Amino acid sequence: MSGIEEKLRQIEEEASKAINSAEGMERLKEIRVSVLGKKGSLTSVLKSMKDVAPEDRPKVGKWVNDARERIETYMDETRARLEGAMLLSQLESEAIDVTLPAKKQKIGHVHPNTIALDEVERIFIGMGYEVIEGPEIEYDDYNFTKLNIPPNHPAKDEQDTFYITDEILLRTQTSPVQARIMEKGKLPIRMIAPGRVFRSDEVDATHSPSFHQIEGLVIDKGITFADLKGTLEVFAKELFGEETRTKFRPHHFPFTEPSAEMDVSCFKCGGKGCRFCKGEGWIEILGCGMVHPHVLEMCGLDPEEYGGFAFGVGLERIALLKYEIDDMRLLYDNDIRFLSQF
Ligand code: 2U9
Repeated sequence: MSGIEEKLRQIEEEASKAINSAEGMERLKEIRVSVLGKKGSLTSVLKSMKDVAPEDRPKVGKWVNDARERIETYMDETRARLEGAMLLSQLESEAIDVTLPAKKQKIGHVHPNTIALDEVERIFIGMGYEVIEGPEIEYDDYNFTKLNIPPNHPAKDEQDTFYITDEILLRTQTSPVQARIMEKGKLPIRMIAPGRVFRSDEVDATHSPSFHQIEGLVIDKGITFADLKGTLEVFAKELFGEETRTKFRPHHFPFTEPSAEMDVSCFKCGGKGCRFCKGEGWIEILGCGMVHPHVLEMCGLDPEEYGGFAFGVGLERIALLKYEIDDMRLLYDNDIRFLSQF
């Protein structure tokens, strides 16, 4: 009897010590198994009840149950204490200092090309034009032949154009988009075709092997050069200011006849001549002309019935002029400190 009592006291003392020095939940579980489990030390005392005199069994049973209850209570208390400590240390390690300044979100900036393109699109949409895009990889036929650019033309040289095969190339202008629309034959046409074009140029302050154009096309019955001049004058005034004057100089393009280049009065000095316009008072903006009858024919239209005008403008040129940027390469660096200025 007293041997059992002593053994129980010993088990309880050892369990208490072990529980007391446990540093985590895993250790507590191990102790539970080793003391209260099927093969645990306390359970083995219960198993030895058969050796206890029958009249003593209730008393010994009570001792074992009391010891079990005390060990369980102590384990529960310790578990609660360890959980509390763990939560506290987690809260401390994950603490957020709400008094710190917030991290600034870097959200980028609209590119000057995009600002300029949005503005040009807004102006032409306002005049009833559609904005239509087309493929950057084109057939030689659409990029050159249908636009009246003959096989021996210098623009077709490999020095100037990126060829993929003999018949397929990276478009050198967005004109093939218009040629394709004309071929569809849904008239009248009032469209602009913005997009990336490619020419085998060395990079410098005013050249890049890839840049952007916006070309325009109007096809209907009875369109005259006066329509071209009036339209492009409205465009220039909207883009550079109401006081802007325009000047058309004769020029040559294979796809238009007659052809011209349009200058605008310098929006810095009003035309007096300054550093910005290099003393000229005028700035060259775009090329234009009446669509060549041969182009109309090759795109499936009857030049006796239909006619129209076309124009082309470099998007980078507009962006550089409008935002007074003196080097085209800055547009391609994607330096957010530069881009955020516009
Ligand atoms: C079709 C018929 C005619 C588009 C035109 C220009 C004049 C022009 C240049 C401006 C600067 C290209 O970016 S640039 O190098 N473009 O001067 N483009 S007329 O004429 C067309 C287009 C399509 C079917």
